[in-house]
Formats: sequence, structure tokens, C-alpha cells
Amino acid sequence: MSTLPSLTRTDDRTSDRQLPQLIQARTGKMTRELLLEPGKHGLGMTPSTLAADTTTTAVCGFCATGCGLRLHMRDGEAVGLTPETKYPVNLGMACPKGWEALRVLDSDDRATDPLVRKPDGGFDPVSWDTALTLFTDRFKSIQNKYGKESIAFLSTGQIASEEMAFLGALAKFGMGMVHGDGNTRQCMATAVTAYKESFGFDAPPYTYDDFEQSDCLVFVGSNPCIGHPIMWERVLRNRKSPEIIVIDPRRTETAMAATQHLQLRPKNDLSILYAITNQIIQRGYVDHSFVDQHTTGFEQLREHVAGFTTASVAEQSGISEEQIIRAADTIGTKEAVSLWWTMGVNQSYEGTRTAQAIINIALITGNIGRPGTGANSITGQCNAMGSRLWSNTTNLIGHHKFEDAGDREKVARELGIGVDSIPTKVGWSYDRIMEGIRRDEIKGLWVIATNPAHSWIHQGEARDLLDKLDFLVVQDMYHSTETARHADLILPAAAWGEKDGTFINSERRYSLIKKVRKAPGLALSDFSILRGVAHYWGLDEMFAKWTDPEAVFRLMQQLSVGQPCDISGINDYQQIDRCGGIQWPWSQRDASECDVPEPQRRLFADGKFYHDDEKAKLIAAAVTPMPEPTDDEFPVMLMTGRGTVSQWHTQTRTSKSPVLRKLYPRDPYVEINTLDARSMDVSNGDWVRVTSRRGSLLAKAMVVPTVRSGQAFMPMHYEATNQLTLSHFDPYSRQPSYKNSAVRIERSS
Ligand SMILES: Nc1nc2c(c(=O)[nH]1)N[C@H]1C(S)=C(S)[C@@H](COP(=O)(O)OP(=O)(O)OC[C@H]3O[C@@H](n4cnc5c(=O)[nH]c(N)nc54)[C@H](O)[C@@H]3O)O[C@H]1N2
Ligand SMILES: Nc1nc2c(c(=O)[nH]1)N[C@H]1C(S)=C(S)[C@@H](COP(=O)(O)OP(=O)(O)OC[C@H]3O[C@@H](n4cnc5c(=O)[nH]c(N)nc54)[C@H](O)[C@@H]3O)O[C@H]1N2
Ligand code: SF4
Ligand SMILES: [Mo]
Repeated sequence: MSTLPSLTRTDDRTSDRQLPQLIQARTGKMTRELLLEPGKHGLGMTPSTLAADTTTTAVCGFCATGCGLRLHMRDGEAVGLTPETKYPVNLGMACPKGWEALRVLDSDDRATDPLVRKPDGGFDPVSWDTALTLFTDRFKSIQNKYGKESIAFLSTGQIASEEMAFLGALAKFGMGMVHGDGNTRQCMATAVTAYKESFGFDAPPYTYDDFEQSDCLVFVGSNPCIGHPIMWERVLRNRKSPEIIVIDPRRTETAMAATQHLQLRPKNDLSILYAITNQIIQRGYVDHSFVDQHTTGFEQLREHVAGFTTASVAEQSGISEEQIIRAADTIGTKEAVSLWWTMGVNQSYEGTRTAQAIINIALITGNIGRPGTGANSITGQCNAMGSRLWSNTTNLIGHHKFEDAGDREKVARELGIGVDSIPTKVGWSYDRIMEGIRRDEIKGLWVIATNPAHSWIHQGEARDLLDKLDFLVVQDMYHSTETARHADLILPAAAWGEKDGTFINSERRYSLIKKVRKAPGLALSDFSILRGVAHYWGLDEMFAKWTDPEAVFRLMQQLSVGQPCDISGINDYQQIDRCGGIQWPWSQRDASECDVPEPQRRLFADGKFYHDDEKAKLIAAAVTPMPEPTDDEFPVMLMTGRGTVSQWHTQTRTSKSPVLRKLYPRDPYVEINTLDARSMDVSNGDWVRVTSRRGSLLAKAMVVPTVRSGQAFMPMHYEATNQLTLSHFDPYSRQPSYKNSAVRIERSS
């Protein structure tokens, strides 16, 4: 580990002011308009309008629930916050992370200066001019030597949509990159692929009101009590005494609140869902009129699931035949059934087909397009939905297709760029980019707002690959992340609360984030950094229109025209604010028919899907074997995931709040079953060694009855967890399967 200089907060150096001056000095050009004006608060709000005793609202920057927060201002800076009572998402509630959102901005390890790696391994603070000159020189020289495709980027679901669009366009249309992906691959790729194949577009159909309107909610591989606590509050507001079915190998907080818990063996979801589907068909619960009018593939599905009898599935999957039948009866007889899934499904080597098995159930029972229904993937990060539409990674910006000449021409026209600058093929997925480093195909990498040295699967290998690069740039709000330790150049980024833009939450709602604080030291918003990169790369002309977030939002609106995610009817940022967020779609036609968007809108009320025949596809496939089953040497199946409400991912942010730190265990821990603990002579709180074929770590035993014997669970928040995980992926979505690695657990002497 390299040493970092101690960097103090330097509030007197206003960062947004420095870059235009430097550029001006360098080029002799007047570049005041190149970047956001120093100190200016976006959205038309000057510091004086956000002065003493005023408040403003913004959405939370942690999870994809997208709670509205009211920020309390003093002298133009937010000094406190409360959950917003009028916001249609959270109705006055927030979880501890939201309450502490401002606190995590103040920390000694905020990146305040660009940092360049020294020969001795340490870092030197440098000016933005030096940093961006180095950035440009090094990446260009790599491209000259190894070809344009030899540099790539890894981005995120946690910056503003406008920043994602800018990054994707700059990297792929301007800098000549073909390969770029995001941490949404770790998280949402499966849902995206499943929706695209089943519905014809990546379109989560629901609105949060559905939590309150369902009389049966099914949660598959999802623990909203921990991961989406305010969504869970919405479930608790449901007045219909709903049935709650939870499919999870652990007896989670959510499972404890369920009326039916199908505590399956890990990764038996697909066969159980097919068995439930079979029962739904056999017991006459199919909505044939909906199936005939609005779907294709029912006969194949019926034949496929016929082999999944309760008897053949129950025993090996760890649940009883009666449980399968009861779940099918409940889903088949309730009026409004909603099915929700997250990482227990998405992070699986057969995740796409599992997600589609859930979608199939909603479709054949006609549970879509009505209040309280839907096949609903819940998104994780604050702007994962923005990344899905705008990052220019898996899809050409605005959910177009790189391979489609018509789409390329449309994008080129709307952005005023040459069509030749748009790649004609989809870039590599995250795992392939990592593989590209191994094969010497990728020599330079730009990492923005993600922490792969902690969060990527099979960590030992991931870190070796980061070290193998000729040039690694890490753009982050902190200089201390595990990934920053491998960087050659660290670019200091402003964070949530220090910049403007839009996030899209899980129910497709565009909402605003606002600059209510000044970023520390020389840190710049990702947007401003991208403007700087564009300038130093020589792309001022190409990005002349990309002056500020709202200007980019207008470009995004133009690009969305004609797409299912059309947002051309939104007037401006102010309207988003006034309406409590606006869900996509909101086209010009929608706006001409109705002045104000309804606060709760769901998709598919008309039964029309986005395939050419307007029908949804029922898709089924064979169940595949678990890649690394347990054996005598590694007899325990390790799952990983979220540990507490107060921890966020790799903890760069949540570990900075003293309040949040008190709310979670400091040391890494592994949940093991009481019987297994007894057989190892381990008591609660004892240190144990957890070993997989990839690595070994020490963790404290948390002895619980909620995981079954032969299984274990470790939160992903601790640095070492991914030393254990097995590098394997869903073949369709390329999402890592983080939740099934064979391990051995021993008492540590
Ligand atoms: N507090 C907090 N909240 C968060 C986050 C955070 O870091 N901290 N992260 C956000 C993000 S980005 C995401 S993606 C979401 C994730 O939210 P969730 O998906 O709810 O969280 P996980 O704990 O990863 O996984 C959910 C459940 O999958 C179960 N599981 C494991 N294996 C299987 C299996 O084979 N089948 C089934 N059916 N279930 C299985 C686990 O036991 C776990 O309870 O949370 C978001 N919210
Ligand atoms: N074993 C295991 N591993 C997992 C998972 C699991 O369940 N099990 N879950 C996976 C999932 S679903 C996800 S989403 C990933 C998350 O994995 P990561 O994306 O690696 O986790 P984060 O800690 O959210 O990293 C975000 C980074 O962005 C920085 N940052 C925050 N805001 C800004 C900003 O505005 N600008 C810039 N430039 N930087 C910013 C933060 O400081 C942090 O370093 O982890 C995955 N890894
Ligand atoms: S539930 Fe999510 S969006 Fe709401 S306050 Fe908590 S972290 Fe923020
Ligand atoms: Mo995620």
C-alpha cells in the first residue's frame, strides 16, 4: 500500500474557479463559459436565493429508492437536512444513510487535489493543468502505440445522468474508446437483459404506489428491510393485509415479516419458479385472454415447465411440495400480485432466465399494467437507472443500438457530430475489459465513481490486473479508496450535494440533485472534470453544446424522442422540482394531453409491449448446474450481500459518519448456523478463518439460526469479502454471480 500525503481541506481555494483560468493561461482563449461559473449554484439558484434560513429539496444520493430530502441552508451552504414530507417517494421518511448524507462529505480523506503517482510509490498534489495534461498525454500515447481500443473506462450508477451521458459521449465519440462499462454490470445487467428480451425494452413497469396496492407481494432474492428500507415502509403502509411471499435461503428481516418463506437452497430459484408456474397452469390460474392477446411462447412454456413437478423439485431445492402449491395458489387467486426481485436473482450464473421466470408468472396471470401488479426489478444505486439509459455502454446513448445504422445517424444528428465517430459495435462488458487487461489488449483505464479493487469478483485477480495497467486514472471523491491505491493519477471529484443534475430512481422517476455545498479544495464536479478533459483532448467543438447539466439534459430529451423512455415533454429542471420528480415516459404528446404528469404512473396498462408485434415474450430454459458445488474440502456455500441499513457498498462514504459507524459491526463477520458453530466449537464473536479456492480471511462468527447449516453469509461491505468469490457470470447478461462460492470455515486459534 502506498502512502498518501496528508491533505487538509483548503476551502479558500475555490476549485471551479481555477480550471478556466488555467485553461485560459494555457491557450490564451477566454474560457469562462467552458465550465460552470465559480460558486454559482445551478438550477437558477444563486447563493442569495439559497441564503440564510431558506430550504431546498434534492433526492438522496445513496440508494435507488430516491427519497426526497429537504436541505436547510445557512449562508448558501446546506447545514442540515430532514426527509421531505411532500415527496411522493418517501412521504417524510428516510433511512440513516439519508439522514447522514451531508456528514459523509466532511472527511479528511476527501480528494482535494489531483494526485500524481511518484516513482517512490507515493503521490504528489498537482494542479488541474498538470493533471489533465498528463491524462491526455498518457492516454493518447497508449492509443498511438496500441490502437484506439486499448484504453477503456469503468463507470457507475452513482453520478448524475448528465455526467453519465457526457462521459459516455466523450469517451466513445470523442476519445475513440470502444470499451466502457459500469458497476451496473455487477448489479443490474441481468434485469436489463431479461426485460429487453421479454418486453422489448429495459422497462421496469411499476410505481411505488404498487407496494400499497398489492394484495400479494412476492420478493425473490430481495431483502428490502436492509437494502430498500423506505420501500419496505411503503409495504407496511399497505392496508390490504397482503400475503408476502419471500424466496430467500436466509431467514432475513424481510422473510421474518413474510406470510410465506420459501427458504430454498441457494440457486434453486429457477426450478422452484418453474414448479410454481407449472402449478399455476395446472390449477387453472392462467389468464388466457391476456396470454392470447399480449404474449407469445405460452405453449413452449407450458411444455417446458411440465417437467418441473412439485415432487421432482421440492426435495433438492430444500422446500416442501406444500410450500410450492401454496405459493402457486396464493399467486393464482389474489387480485393484484406484484413480484419483486433484486440481487439474489440478478447475481446468479442463471440470473437472466430466473428473472424471466418471474416475468413469466406475472404475464400468464395477467398481473401487469394494473395497480398493485408487475414483474418488478428493484434497482440498487441512486442512478443505476440513469446509467441503464444514458451511460453509452451496453446501449448507444438513450437506449439506442450501436449496431443499428439508423440509430447511429439519429444520435449523430441530434448531437451534431459526425456519424463516423460513433462505434458500430457494442463495447466489452466489465469482465471482458478485465480479461482484456490480462491479454494486454487494454493498457489504460479510467475508473469513475466505482471501487473495483473492493467490489469486483475474485479480488486478488482484479487487483493484479489493475497493477498490470500502463496507466490507471481514478476519479473519486476520496483519495483513500482501495482502487485509488493502485492509481497513477487521482482526479478529485465533487460529490452528491456539491453539484447539479438528475437521478432516475427505481420507478423511472427523474429527480434533481443540487449543489448545496462547495466542494473541498480543488475538487470539481464530474461534469466539470469532463469539460476539462474534452478541452485538453481538443474536443471543444464537438462538445460546444455541453455547457452545463441542464443543457445536456436538453440534449438527452432530444435523443429520447420516439423511444419508450421519451422525456421530451418535460419543460425544464424547475418542472421536475415542482412535480416531485417526473417518471419516464413523459413525451411532448403526453404533455400536450395533460398539463401535469400524474405522480404515480405504471407501464403496460394498454397491454402493449415494445417488441414489433407489441407482445411480451415468455422465455424459459434448462436449469444449469452450480459451477462450484460444495465438497468435502469446501463444504459451506457462501452467500454475500448487504449487511445493515447503515453500510453502503465499499463503505467509502458510510464509514465517514460517526453515527452510521455506531450502527454496524466494525469487524468483518460471517453469519453461520448454530449447529455448524457448535460442531466447530465456535461461539458468537469468535474469530474464524474463511477459505475458498481463491483466498482466505479472518472474520468474526455471528452465530445465527437464520442461515441454514452448510451455508454462510458475509456482507460485501468489508474489504476482504471478494477475496473469496468465484469469478463466474450469467452468460446472457455477464453479471457476476457473487452469491455462491464454496468455502471452508475453521476456528481461528
Ligand atoms: N444498506 C444498504 N442498502 C443498499 C445497498 C447497500 O450497500 N447498503 N446497496 C444498494 C444496491 S446497489 C443494491 S444492488 C441493492 C441490493 O439489495 P438486495 O438484493 O436486497 O441485497 P443483497 O443482500 O445483495 O441480496 C438480497 C438477498 O439475496 C439472498 N440470496 C442469496 N443467494 C440467493 C439465491 O440463490 N436465491 C435467492 N432467492 N436469494 C438469494 C440473500 O440471502 C439476500 O438476503 O441494495 C441497495 N441498497
Ligand atoms: N461480494 C459481493 N460483491 C458485490 C456485491 C455483492 O452483493 N457481493 N454487490 C455488487 C453491487 S450490486 C454493486 S452496485 C457494487 C458496488 O460497488 P462499487 O461501485 O465499487 O461501490 P461503491 O462503494 O458504491 O463505490 C462508489 C465509489 O464512487 C465514489 N463516489 C461517490 N460519489 C461520487 C461522485 O459523485 N463522483 C465520483 N467521481 N466518485 C464518487 C465513492 O467514494 C466510491 O469510491 O458492488 C458489487 N459487489
Ligand atoms: S432509503 Fe435509500 S434513498 Fe431513501 S434515505 Fe435511505 S439511502 Fe437514501
Ligand atoms: Mo447494486
